[in-house]
Amino acid sequence: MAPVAEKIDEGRSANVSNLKAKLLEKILAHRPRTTKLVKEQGKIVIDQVTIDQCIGGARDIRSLVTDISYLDPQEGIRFRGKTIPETFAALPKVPGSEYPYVEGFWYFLMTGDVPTKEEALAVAEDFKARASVPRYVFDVLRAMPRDTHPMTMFSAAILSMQRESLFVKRYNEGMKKTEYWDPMYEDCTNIMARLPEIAAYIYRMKYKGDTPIASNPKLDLGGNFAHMMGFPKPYDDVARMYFILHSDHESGNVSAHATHLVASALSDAYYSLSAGINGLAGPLHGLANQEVLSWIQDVFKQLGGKLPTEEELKKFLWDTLNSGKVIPGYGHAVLRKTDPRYTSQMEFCQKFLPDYPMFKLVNMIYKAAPDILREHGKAKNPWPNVDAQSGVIQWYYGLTEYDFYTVLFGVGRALGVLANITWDRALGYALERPKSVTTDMLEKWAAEGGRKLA
Ligand code: NMX
Ligand code: MLT
Repeated sequence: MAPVAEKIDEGRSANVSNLKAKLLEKILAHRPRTTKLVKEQGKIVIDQVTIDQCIGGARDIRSLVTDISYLDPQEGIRFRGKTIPETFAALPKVPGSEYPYVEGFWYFLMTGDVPTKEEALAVAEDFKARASVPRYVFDVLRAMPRDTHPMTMFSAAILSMQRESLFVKRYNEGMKKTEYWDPMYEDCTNIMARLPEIAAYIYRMKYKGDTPIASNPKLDLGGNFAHMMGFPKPYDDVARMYFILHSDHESGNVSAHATHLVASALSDAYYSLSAGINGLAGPLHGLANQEVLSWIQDVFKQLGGKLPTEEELKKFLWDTLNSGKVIPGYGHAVLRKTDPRYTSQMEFCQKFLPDYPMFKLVNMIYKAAPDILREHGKAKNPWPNVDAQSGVIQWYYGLTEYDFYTVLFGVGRALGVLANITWDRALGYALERPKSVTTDMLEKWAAEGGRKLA
C-alpha cells in the first residue's frame, strides 16, 4: 500500500471532537492486517460456492469483510464485539435517560472504542455544527406529490445533497488512495448530522398538516429528533433505542450491501446511502415493519377491535400463508433464533406498555407463528426478526402513520452503513465485481459433478 496519510484535514471535527484523530489512529493500526492478508495469505480458501447459492441470492457465502458488526445465526448481532445489552450498558447515557447518546454509539461504531461522556458530547457538538439542512432539500421534498412514499422522499433528499460531496471535490482535485477515507468521513458525518431533521421534516410535512418543528440545538440527536417529530418524553428514549438497534447487521443485508457496492465504484456517500435506503424500502427488508403493523391492524379491524382467540389468530396466520404472502416480521436470511433486537424491544414493551392490546397481540403471534411456520415447512427460520416488534412501540407513542416506519429504520441504518463505507475507503477495499455464469454452464458443471477448478 502507498504511504498512509499521517495528517487529517482541518475539518470541523478535528477542532471539537477527537473522533477523527482516533479514527486515523485505528486506521493506521488496521491497514497492515489487511495488507498482510491480501499479499501473504490471499489464496487461502475460506468458503465454497454451490449451485443453489449461486441461484439463491448468494446466501451464506463468506465474501464480505467488516469489523463493525457480526451476526451469529444463534446469538444475533454484536456491534464491535458487544451484544445489544453490553452495548447499551457500556455507552455513556444521556442525563435523565437509561439510553445512550446516539452520537457516542457513532463514535463506538467508527472506532471500536467506547467513548467517554466527554467524547460522546464532543461528537454531539460536532453533529450540531454540521446539522443545517440546505434549503433546496426542503424545496425538493415540497415539489414531490404528498402521496409519495416517505422512503422515496427520504432517498431523494439524501441524493439531492450529492452536490455537497467533499469526496467528489477532493477526488477531482486529485488525492492519494490512502486519503480517500478522510473526505468520505466528512461526507458521512455531514449526512448523519442532517438525517434526523430531514426525516422529521418529511413526517411533519406529509402527516401533520405541513407543520415542521425547528430543531433545538440544545438537545442530543435522539432528544432533538423526538422534539422535531412533536412527540413528548419518553419518545426521545424510543428514538435512541430504535436508531441504535437498527444501525448495523453485518455487511450482507440488502441496505448495507447496496451502500457498500455503490461506494465501491468510488461513488460518494450521498449516492451510496441513497442506494442503500432504496434497498431498505423493499418488503422483504425494512418495509416489513410497516407490513407487520398493517397486518396487525387488519386482524383488529376484522374482529371489531378485539384481541383474537388463539384459534382465530391461527386462522389469520394460515390465511396469510395460503394467500401466498409471507408472515411479516418472521424469518431471516442468517438468524436461526429469535432476533435479539426483537427481544430488546419486547423488554422495553414489558416495562412501559405491558397491557397494551397490540403488544399482547404481538406476544400471541410470537406463541403461535413459529409452530405454524414450521408446519408450513418453507421458512428456514420460524422466529421473529426486528420488524415484528418495532411498529407497536411507535404506534403506542402516537406514531401511527406506519408507512413512515422504514424511514426511522433508515436513519438508524445510516449509522452502520456510513461507518462501513468510511472504513471501506480507509482499507482500500476494491471495486465489487463478482463473476456471473450462464445457466448452460451450471448445467454442464452439474452433469460433470462440479466445476473443475484449476
Ligand atoms: N412467511 C412465509 N414464508 C416465509 C417466511 C415468512 N415469514 N420466511 C421465509 N419464508 C419462505 C420464503 O418465502 C421461501 O419460500 P420459497 O421457497 O417459496 O421462495 C422459503 O420460506 C425459504 O426462505 P428462507 O431461506 O427461510 O428465507 P430467505 O433467506 O430467503 O429470506 C426473509 C429471509 C427475511 C426475506 C424471509 O424470511 C421473509 O420474507 N420474511 C418476511 C419478511 C420480513 O420479515 N422481512 C424483514 C427481514 C428483517 N429486516 O428488517 O430486513
Ligand atoms: C437487517 O437488519 O438488515 C435485517 O435483519 C436483514 C438482514 O440482516 O439480512
